[in-house]
Amino acid sequence: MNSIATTASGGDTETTGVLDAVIVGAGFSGLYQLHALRDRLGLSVQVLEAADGVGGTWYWNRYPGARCDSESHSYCYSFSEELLQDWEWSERYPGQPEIMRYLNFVADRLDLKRDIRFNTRVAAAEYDEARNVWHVTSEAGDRFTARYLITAVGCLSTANVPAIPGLESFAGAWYHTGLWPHEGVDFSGKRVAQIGTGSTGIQAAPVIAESASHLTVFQRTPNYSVPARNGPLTPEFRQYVKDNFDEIRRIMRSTTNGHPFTIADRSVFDVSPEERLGIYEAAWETGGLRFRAAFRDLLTDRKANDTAAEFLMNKIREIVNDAGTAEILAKIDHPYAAKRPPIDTDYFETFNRDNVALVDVHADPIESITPAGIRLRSGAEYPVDVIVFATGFDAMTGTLTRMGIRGRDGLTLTEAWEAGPRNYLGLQVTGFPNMFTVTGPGSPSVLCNMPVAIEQHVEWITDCIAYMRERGIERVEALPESTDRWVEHVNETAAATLFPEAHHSWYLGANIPGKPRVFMPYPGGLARYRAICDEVAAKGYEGFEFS
Ligand code: NA7
Repeated sequence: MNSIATTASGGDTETTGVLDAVIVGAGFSGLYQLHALRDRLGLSVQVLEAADGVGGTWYWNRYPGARCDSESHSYCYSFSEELLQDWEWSERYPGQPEIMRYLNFVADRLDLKRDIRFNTRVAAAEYDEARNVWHVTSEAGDRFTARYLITAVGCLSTANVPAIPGLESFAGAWYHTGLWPHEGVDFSGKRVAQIGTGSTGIQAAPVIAESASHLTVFQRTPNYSVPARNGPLTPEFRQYVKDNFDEIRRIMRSTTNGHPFTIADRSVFDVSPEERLGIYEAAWETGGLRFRAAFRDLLTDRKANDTAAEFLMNKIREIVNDAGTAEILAKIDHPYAAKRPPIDTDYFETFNRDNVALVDVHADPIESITPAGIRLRSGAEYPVDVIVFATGFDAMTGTLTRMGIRGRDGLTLTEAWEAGPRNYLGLQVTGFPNMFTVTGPGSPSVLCNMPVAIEQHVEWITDCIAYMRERGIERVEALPESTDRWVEHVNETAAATLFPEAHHSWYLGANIPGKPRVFMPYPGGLARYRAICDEVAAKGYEGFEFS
C-alpha cells in the first residue's frame, strides 16, 4: 500500500506514491465504495468530496420539505447486519436531516472520514497511458495519482438554473433547491415565486406556503402526484423490519425498481373497470410509489397507462376547488410515470390556500426577470421578494462531463459523449481504462431505489478489481463493440416502454438546452440488469479487455 502526503491546506498536496483508487464523491456510493475497497480488499483509497461533509445529493438539497420518495426501511445500506440493527428510522419516508444523520452514522461507524478529503472539488482527471495511472487534480491544485478512478458523483448533483434574462438584475434573493443555504431561508412576510413543479417543487410548495405571505407557483409542465402518506413508524413496524430484513432484501433485489414491494402480476385489462377503480383507490390510499406497482403494464401499454392517468387527473379535479386552477394542474400530456412520478404531502391541497396562486408558463412563458420579479411573454408581471428555482439538474451526465475527465489519447469525456452518453453496462466508457462510474448513465440508477442500485454497482466494481489483482491484471477497458451493443440494448429496451413518450423529461436530457436527447438510465429493471452484470463477470468479464 502507498500512503499520501497529509498536508491539508489547498493546493500543496501531492501523492507521494500511487494510490490504488481515487473515488470522487462521499454520498451513498462513495462511502460504500471506500469501505469495500479499503476494508474488504485492503487497498489505499482517497475519497475527494466537494462539500465539507458526507451526504452527496442530500448534503446540498436542504430545501423546505426535502424528503426521499423511497421508504426509509429500504433507503439504507443492506450489506451490514450491524448497521441495519443499530439504526432506527422515525418516519415512513426519511427527511433530508435524518438521511444526513444516517450517512454520518455510517461514516463514523465504519471510520470512513479519515480517508475523505472534504472541500475538494475535482477539476481534472487525466489518464496517463505510459504509467497506466489516473492523475486527479482538485480546483485548489492538489494532485492525486491512482490506479483506479471511480466516480461516485450521483445522478442529480449539477443544479440547473435556467438562463432567464435579467436574473442578475433581480433585487430580491434567489435560491436553487439543490444548492440550498445551510442556515435555511426565512420566508415569513415574503412574496415568493417558485419555478418548477417536478418532484422537488411538489415537495417544497406546501412547506413554503405555510410561512410565506404569498406563493406563486410557475408551472411549465403539469405533473401527476400521488400522496406519500408519510407518518411516524410504529415500534412494531420497526421490529418487523429488523426481524425480516433478509426477506425485504430479497424482494428489493428481485424486483424491477429495487423497492421493498413487488409489482402486481396483473394487467390493467385483467380486471373489470369497477375492480380497477377499486385497485387504484386502494393504491391511492396506500400512497407513494406503490401506486405505480398496482399493475404490471402501466409503463408498457399506453391504453393501460391511460386508465391510471385518468384516475390521477380526476383526483386533481376533486381536490382543487378552483376549476380553472384544477384544469391547469390536470392538463397532463405524458403517460403516468414516464417522467419521474412525484409523491407529495398536500401538494394539490396547497392550491386551495388563499395565499397561493398558480401561473401556467406553458401558455405564457417566462420572458425575463426584472428587478421587481417575473415577467411573462404577455407582459404580465409578478412582483416578488424571493425566487425559488426548483428547476432540477443536468442529470446523470452533467457532473461527469464537467469534471475535466480525459482518457486515452487525450480524449475528453465530453467529446466521447457529444452525441449522448455511451458506455458498457453503465460502468465503463471505452477509451477510459480503469475508470468506473457508479450508477452511471446506461445503468438502472434513477429508475430505482438508489441504495440498492448503488450496492450492486459497488460490489460488482469491487469484485472486478479483486479479480484483476488476483491475476496480476493491471488494466481493464470496455471493448468498443461491447459499448455499441449495450447502447443499442438500452435504446431498444427504452423503445419498448412508454418512457420516450415524455418528450420533456430529464431522463432524455430534454430539460437542458442543447443536451442530446438520449434515454439515459437503463429501463430493463434492476433484477434483469443484475443478472446481466453477474453473467458478464462469470464469463471472465466478457466484453472487457484486460491487459
Ligand atoms: P425536475 O424533475 O427536472 O423538475 C424541474 C421543474 O422545473 C420542471 O417542472 C420543469 O418544467 C421546471 N423548469 C425547468 N426549467 C424551467 C424554466 N426555464 N421555466 C419554467 N419551468 C422550468 O427536477 P426536480 O428537482 O423536481 O426533481 C429531480 C429529481 O430529484 C426527481 O425526479 C427525483 O428523482 C429527485 P418542465 O417539466 O421541464 O417543463
